[in-house]
Amino acid sequence: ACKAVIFDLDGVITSTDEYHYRAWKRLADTHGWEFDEKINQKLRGISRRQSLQVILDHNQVSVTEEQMQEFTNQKNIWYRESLEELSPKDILPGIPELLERLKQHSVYTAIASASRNAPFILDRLGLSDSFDAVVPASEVVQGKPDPEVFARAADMLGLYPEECTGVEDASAGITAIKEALMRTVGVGSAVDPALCDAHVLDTADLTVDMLLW
Ligand code: G16
Ligand code: MG
Repeated sequence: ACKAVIFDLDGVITSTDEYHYRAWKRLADTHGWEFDEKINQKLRGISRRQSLQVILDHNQVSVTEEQMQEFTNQKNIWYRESLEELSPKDILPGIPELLERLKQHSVYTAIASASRNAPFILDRLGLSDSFDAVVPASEVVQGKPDPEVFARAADMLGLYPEECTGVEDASAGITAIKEALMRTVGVGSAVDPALCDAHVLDTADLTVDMLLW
């Protein structure tokens, strides 16, 4: 039986897509790089460094390691500024009720996010104490689609992957959950429903029944 549900953060618990987009756009504009909503879609669920690499590759620009650090730091400063606007009303529809119901069923919950800002975001949402484990993104060696972050979440809970369900909005994340050998639940139009054990278009449609088995 399912003992834990492991959630992705951005796109599942809250949505900071627009904030990421604005910060990357500002960086791109500063350097005269092309960047639009379409390229932004490719950044869903992947790490900060990988995201910058996608933008650089698109513009056929190469940078030094030092510049890589500088650009990702600058983007993060701008992103963090907009996170100040975040509050509990930015929790996605149905999520508070779902977490409450999972607790009633004595199911553990965890966060498996690529974001190094995850603890700060959870704090802004008032959800710091709502999960049994939050994987430290800075300790994850291989980002999604590698299963590492989901495997680490199960490990932190002291469970086998086969006892967990993963919930994701990004196709890289769905691959990660599948390769971690967990039940795979997809959210939104960016993931292929055919690759998921269950799929909903909106977080409001997530039910305990589709998460547990
Ligand atoms: C989130 C976003 C990604 C972002 C990544 C890293 O992942 O979906 O777009 O690049 O975090 O964020 P940061 O720059 O804060 O470390 P997830 O896994 O929560 O969907
Ligand atoms: Mg996500």
